[in-house]
Amino acid sequence: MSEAAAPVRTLDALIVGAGFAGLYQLLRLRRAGFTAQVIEAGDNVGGTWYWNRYPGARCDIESLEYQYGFDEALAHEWQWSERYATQPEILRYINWVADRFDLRKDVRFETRVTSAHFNEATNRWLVTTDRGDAYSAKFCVMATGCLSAARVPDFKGLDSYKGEWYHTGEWPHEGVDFTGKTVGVIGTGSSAIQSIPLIAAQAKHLTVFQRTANFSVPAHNGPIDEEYKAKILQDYTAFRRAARASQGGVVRAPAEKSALEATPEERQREFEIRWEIGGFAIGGAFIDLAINEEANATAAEFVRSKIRQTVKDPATAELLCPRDYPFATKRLCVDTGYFETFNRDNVSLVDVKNNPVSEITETGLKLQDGTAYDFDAIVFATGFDAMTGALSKIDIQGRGGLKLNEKWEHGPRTYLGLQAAGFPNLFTITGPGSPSVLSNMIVSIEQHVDWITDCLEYLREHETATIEATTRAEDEWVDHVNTVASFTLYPKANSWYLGANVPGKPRVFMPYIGGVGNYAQKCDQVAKDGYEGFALDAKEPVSAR
Ligand code: FAD
Ligand code: N01
Repeated sequence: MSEAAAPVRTLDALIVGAGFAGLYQLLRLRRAGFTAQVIEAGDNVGGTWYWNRYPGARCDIESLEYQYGFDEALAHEWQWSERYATQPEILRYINWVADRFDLRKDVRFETRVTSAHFNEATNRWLVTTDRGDAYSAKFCVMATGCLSAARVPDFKGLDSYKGEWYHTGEWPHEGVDFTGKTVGVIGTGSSAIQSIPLIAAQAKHLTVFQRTANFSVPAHNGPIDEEYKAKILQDYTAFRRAARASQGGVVRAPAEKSALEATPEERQREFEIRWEIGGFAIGGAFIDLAINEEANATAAEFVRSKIRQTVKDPATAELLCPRDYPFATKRLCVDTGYFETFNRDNVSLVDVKNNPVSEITETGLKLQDGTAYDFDAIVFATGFDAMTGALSKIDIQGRGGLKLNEKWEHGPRTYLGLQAAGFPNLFTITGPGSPSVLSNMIVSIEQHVDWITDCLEYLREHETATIEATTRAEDEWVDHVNTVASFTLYPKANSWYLGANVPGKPRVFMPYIGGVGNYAQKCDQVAKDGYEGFALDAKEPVSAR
């Protein structure tokens, strides 16, 4: 539909995405008296938890922390049943929040934003959708998600495949019954590691195709610890304040000692304690695991020893042992019975590192050396075009028709992960250059939404037409993000943090690893200093009032 033909609706703010980020942004803007509309591709709220319905999907940040913190009453009223909530439970929660604040009435579902163009004459964004809607918005907030662009690798022959196939990130709502079926799973990231034990329990035979072995630690999931819950609910707001001041958006006592200062016995004891606690606890065992290779190697070897103890067949165990990159420099996986699954008679593991999947056939798939496999169903647990994927699918044009995709051709560039120079009044929630995927994302989402809302109120109060990151501030921030990443071992892994999972994607470390607390302080200081590093255009043009 041409821009002229579309019935243009005028708004203060257009928000793209109805996950945790978009919904909270809607609520904050509504409460602040702005007119706002959310556009969502799915037919309901939930984002990640709407799309990722594969068996075993659940959070790996504990439920009591992986929930909204902006309203203490929510934490008191909602009852999580498990330490790590399942996808259906998280989806119920976000629906409950949407009902409670009557959010759906301002969400247009089953609609995809296709373009967002900045008009310099009016200082407004013209946003269009695949349904032919058009919106003129002063502000545009991209709550499009960091892990929302599911990616099936470009395998030859997928169209010819006669069986069923699924991507974990776009799982059928009605579920899939693998009973009696031969199934192939491609990938061994978090989604695969969560789903493989459940698929194996149903399938006649499951073959797992592994390119890179992953570090995974036990969740030790179970019912909510009521005593712990009661303790943090005594002052949940303070608990969340502490999360926002922390490194990763979760409240943990920081490590105090170097792994290299500890004796081998002390190290072993500490790792064992944290292995028993489960989840990400092990990552915080010592202060230098993320920055010193020798220290890191002690944790890596500890996990490998656990894999060897668990997996009975020594050859399979060795294949499951990660060796190509430092411990936890790809997203650490948290599992329930993953390694144990390879002790089942109906499960086999195939190494595709040097003998990759070369094509999908009518009946299954083929490896480069010609080995063929037949499957009733194939599961692509192959991940996402992370952090930039959802944005890149929208034709975003800023000043002078500058295309975001062209600007980011060599990797994303932002100031604080909130804005890109050349794109006034356009914000990204948990965008590249912010802690986002390296944190408890709900904490980071709330911090961004609060900052953006405060900023919009400030602009309204000061009758300011536009806010735009300066190129200088952006350059300095990008340098800082890269410098901090280079002090760590993270760039040594071929991870999606670096875009390494998407052939041709520039290799740039996208999230900010300096810590949620430090980062939030920087954002607050920028605001206090009159939005330092942003150019504020003083007065509304008459045409835009
Ligand atoms: P999303 O939930 O991804 O929502 C974005 C929404 O935008 C989607 O609904 C999408 O349909 C919509 N959208 C995108 N583009 C368009 C468009 N052009 N037009 C219209 N709509 C559009 N994080 C943690 O901190 N802890 C966890 O335990 C955790 N577990 C995870 C488990 C899985 C399986 C996955 C995939 C991610 C997990 N994450 C976790 C990360 C998770 O993505 C975030 O925690 C959080 O849910 C992101 O919320 P969001 O609103 O920013 O984005
Ligand atoms: O995706 P991934 P994911 N041939 O990119 C493999 C969050 N999350 O959906 O490592 C063969 O991690 C690829 O191999 P390699 C979390 O942040 C959280 O699992 O690139 N294999 C890898 O093994 C997570 O990090 C949870 O060599 C191919 C796998 O596919 C993020 O979402 C649960 C291939 C993809 O792993 C993404 O996780 C789920 C090919 N051509 C997700 N292409 C929790 O537990 C790719 N692979 C909370």
